[in-house]
Amino acid sequence: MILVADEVREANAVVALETTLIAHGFPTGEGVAVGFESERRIREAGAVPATIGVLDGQIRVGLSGAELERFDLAARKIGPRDLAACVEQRAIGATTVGGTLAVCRAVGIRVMGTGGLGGVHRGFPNPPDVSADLGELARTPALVVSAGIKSLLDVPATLEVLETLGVPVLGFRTDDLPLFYSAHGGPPVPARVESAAEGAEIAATHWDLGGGGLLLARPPDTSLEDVEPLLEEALAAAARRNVKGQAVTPFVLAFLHERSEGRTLTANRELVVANAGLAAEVATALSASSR
Ligand code: PSU
Ligand code: MN
Repeated sequence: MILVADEVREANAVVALETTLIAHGFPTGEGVAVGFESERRIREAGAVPATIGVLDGQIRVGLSGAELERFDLAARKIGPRDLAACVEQRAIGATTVGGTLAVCRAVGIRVMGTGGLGGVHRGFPNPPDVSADLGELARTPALVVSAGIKSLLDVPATLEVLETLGVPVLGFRTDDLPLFYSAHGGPPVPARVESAAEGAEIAATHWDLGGGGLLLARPPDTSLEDVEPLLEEALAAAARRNVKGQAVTPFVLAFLHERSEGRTLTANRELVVANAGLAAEVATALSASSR
């Protein structure tokens, strides 16, 4: 049911990548380019990429170029609860952070890179929408590198839930949580680290204590300071058009990409690739340490 690529099985340092951002986070073609660029960055840093998704009735861990390109077409968005149905129904399944982590847990991958973690949607409890990314991160012993929590969400509420779930949040050379498109401005992080090696040490200790997932938040190099008004417009447009549940994040990202004349697109692409690179450094540090 799970097919792990030979290269991934044999590697010491592996970084998992999701396919939802390839299929639903970028315009057609762009997502695939971001996927390839992320994989390249991971290899440059001395690790092996394991892009994860569902194809032909199997959960695939590590994709060929041609296989990765299949996620450009209409793929289901697959959270943890959707994996089994997607496998049995032989649909193409693009895994979210949560869906990808569920597979990491099954095969023992310890590091993942992504853009922004899902979380508590603004306006909770109307709608009562909390991303499955949070629950899955709590139960999976893996470190996720992201540019913080997607700022279309209620970021302070999401940080509170991560505390409740016992998920350490580490700021990479920052004291406050990055806000996805903006490098700074979020709530203070509970701990700051100065290097990938330090993040790896903390993760290993957390796992020795029986802990689950950790978030390592890396501020994006390109910081857009003026997206909040556009974000509010996007969320209002989503509400007007009755866009709900799983469809909200893709709708908002597409709205922003269009209305910012591509500025959010460029920023999003860069931060996903940079996070993959940092994730690879953490993975190599973990494999180098004897723990
Ligand atoms: N980060 C990005 N682009 C994305 C996502 C994250 O830069 O498209 C995706 C991830 O797959 C994340 C999902 O798991 O959005 C969260 O969706 P929801 O809020 O519906 O759980
Ligand atoms: Mn949701």
